[in-house]
Amino acid sequence: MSGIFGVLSFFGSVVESLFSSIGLDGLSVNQSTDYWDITVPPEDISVHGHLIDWLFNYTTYMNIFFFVLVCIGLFGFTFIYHHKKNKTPHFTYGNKKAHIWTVTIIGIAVFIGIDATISTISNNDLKDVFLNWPKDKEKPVKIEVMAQQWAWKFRYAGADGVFNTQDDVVTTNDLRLPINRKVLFQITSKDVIHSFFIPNARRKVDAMPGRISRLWFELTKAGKYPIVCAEMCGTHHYLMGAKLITYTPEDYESWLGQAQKLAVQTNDPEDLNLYWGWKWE
Ligand SMILES: [Cu+2]
Repeated sequence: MSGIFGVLSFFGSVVESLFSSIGLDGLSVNQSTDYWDITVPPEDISVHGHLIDWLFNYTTYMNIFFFVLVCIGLFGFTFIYHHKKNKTPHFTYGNKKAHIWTVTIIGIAVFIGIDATISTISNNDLKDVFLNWPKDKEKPVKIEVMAQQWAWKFRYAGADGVFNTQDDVVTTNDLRLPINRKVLFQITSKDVIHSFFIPNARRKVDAMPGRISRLWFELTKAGKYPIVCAEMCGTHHYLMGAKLITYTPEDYESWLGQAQKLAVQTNDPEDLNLYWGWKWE
């Protein structure tokens, strides 16, 4: 390895050692030290992640296409009208019919092909999917999330189904979820603005003090995945990671049953730290 590849490989190993220092190594899909592997997106394990991927890819490829087109025009005309081949200068003001038509058609093509298309499709995705909140009759898993410098706390209502009571299951940097079932989060922050980001689910939302954000998704694959903070939130922002473990519905129920039992045995009702949650809104 030498030159630019050596430099890139160095940054790749720095990124990897950061991940291993926060215990996220082995959770990441890309475990190789090869720099180019980190350009591959993490495995999508959600029902609707492909909508985000489509938007991302379409925007990227369209940008590349028009960038190349503009470069061809720029360098092509520079070559064609080089002064050595065109001794007498020819002045044009771009006000001929052909010029105006060309500019108008390219402008409309960009507007309809990119701006209008991604606005319409992403707006429909928001309306039909991302802001189409699970109904109670669909029995979504409900989780409260508290972000703080520099950890994630998760709260499951205990057997009573009511949040912020003494039988709640409370975990730190450890989120367990079932697959094939909708999951609904209410998220806030204790101190500064953080961002709750699950790359494998392609979902992210800000966690803001004094305000509750919502997020829902449905996962499809059991395994271990990283959760990270995606908002620069202080000196240890890079350490603010948690792990997500996804189970089949049966495994999830047995884990939750055990966790609820353990919570009843170990939660100290006198400990005010237990009650950082809120009534589900
Ligand atoms: Cu943070």
